[in-house]
Amino acid sequence: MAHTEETIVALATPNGAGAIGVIRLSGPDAITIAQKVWKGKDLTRQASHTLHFGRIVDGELELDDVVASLFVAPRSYTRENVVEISCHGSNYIIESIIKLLIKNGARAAKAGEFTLRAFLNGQLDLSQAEAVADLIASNSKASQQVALQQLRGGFSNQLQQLREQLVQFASLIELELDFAEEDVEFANRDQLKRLTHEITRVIGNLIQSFELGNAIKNGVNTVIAGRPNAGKSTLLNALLNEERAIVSHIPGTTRDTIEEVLNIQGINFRLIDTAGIREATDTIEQIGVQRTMEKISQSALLIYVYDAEQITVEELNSDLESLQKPGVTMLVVANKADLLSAEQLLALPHTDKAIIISAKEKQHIDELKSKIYQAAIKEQLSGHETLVTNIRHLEALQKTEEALIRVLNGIDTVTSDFLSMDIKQALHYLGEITGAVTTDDLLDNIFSKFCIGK
Ligand SMILES: Nc1nc2c(ncn2[C@@H]2O[C@H](COP(=O)(O)OP(=O)(O)OP(=O)(O)O)[C@@H](O)[C@H]2O)c(=O)[nH]1
Ligand SMILES: [Mg+2]
Repeated sequence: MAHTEETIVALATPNGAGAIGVIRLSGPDAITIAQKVWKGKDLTRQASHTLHFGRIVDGELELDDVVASLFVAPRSYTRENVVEISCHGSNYIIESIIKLLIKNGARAAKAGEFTLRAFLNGQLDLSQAEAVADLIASNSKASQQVALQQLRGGFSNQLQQLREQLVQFASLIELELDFAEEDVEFANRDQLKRLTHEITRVIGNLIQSFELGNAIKNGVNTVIAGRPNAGKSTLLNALLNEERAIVSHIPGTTRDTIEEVLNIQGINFRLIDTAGIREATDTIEQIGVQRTMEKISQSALLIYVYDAEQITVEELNSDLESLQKPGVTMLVVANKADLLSAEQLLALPHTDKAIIISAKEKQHIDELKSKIYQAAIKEQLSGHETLVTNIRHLEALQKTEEALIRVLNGIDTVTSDFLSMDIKQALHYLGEITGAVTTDDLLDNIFSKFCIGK
């Protein structure tokens, strides 16, 4: 799939006019190709990690004054020769320079091809290469931190070590197959059991961390629901500090769902304001209520809002009971506190998941925000040093776990050849995460999602 004898070129900065554009060349001929279009010091004779001011020329035609950064193999991102040309950020100049470099022997890079080469040349393992894409796409402090941790090695180091130990056992058991007649045991079954338990535990933790990792990477779906007129849309507006949703005293104002992103302490929460839940008065409202119920079941967090002045204890209890869904954390928000007396306020339910606010008067909104963060993130964080954020990793981890459970079930009962098969499967899926096992399809799938120039 990779033709590392070829030198590739692409714009590394975004398309469009900017102060500068950076064109990246990588491959064995990167420096000699750059030299062919270069007026200035001889680039082929300069040290790695140096900057050079010069001119890009097409024969007699001068294209631009630029700075070339030189990285001599293997001390570069791709471990190949790399030249980065910083030119003026005009589309015309950038296109002309790239065309010129292609005319002189480079080829246009495909999406993710620089990072693919970094992987193929052993600079990064596969999960680290994927972290590069996540880092580029990160849009909050938390998602950036998780991607950075993965880029630094994160859990793939840990998995790699466990995998190596398992490889040892696999080869010992293979050896047993060669001596099948003699009925010998080279692989200590108790040790194998301990190791398999340990790997299963680590993998189980990683699998569990996905829910939170995914929330940090992609945002937490958070539904605001309750009876009509409870003040849900007013609350959405208060949280966003913006008049986003229509508010009125007429019950049934919100009919379709409204989604907006709110960042709390570096995490993106996708707030979803919904139609008030009641026996609908017409078809459109009925669809709206249905949609509310669907959104609740797809969410991680439910902010249940009620009108503290109007609702009866029976109504409140019946709402709480009917809206509680497995896997959905519920915060109970008593609204319109500004209309209540001190006595009435005291009578409201007080728990750590209950909070009293006035959406209209913007009272206790910050307190609600920190409860939202706490319920969705903080309470889940403990015990997970590393988080899985990638669905491909999750699937490979789940398949590894299944294979390991087969190993555990079989250790005392099945013959070496079956045991060996199950261990090999576990090794295979573990290897898919770090890239010890890859196929062209897998690599294509991963790197085609990158941007060109990365
Ligand atoms: N006094 C007081 N009024 C509020 C408060 N929050 C909302 N209201 C009023 O309650 C009425 C309903 O508010 P909305 O935000 O439209 O209620 P909703 O839950 O979105 O209602 P639907 O969309 O119809 O389901 C409006 O007249 C708001 O001004 C509050 O904290 N205090
Ligand atoms: Mg509304």
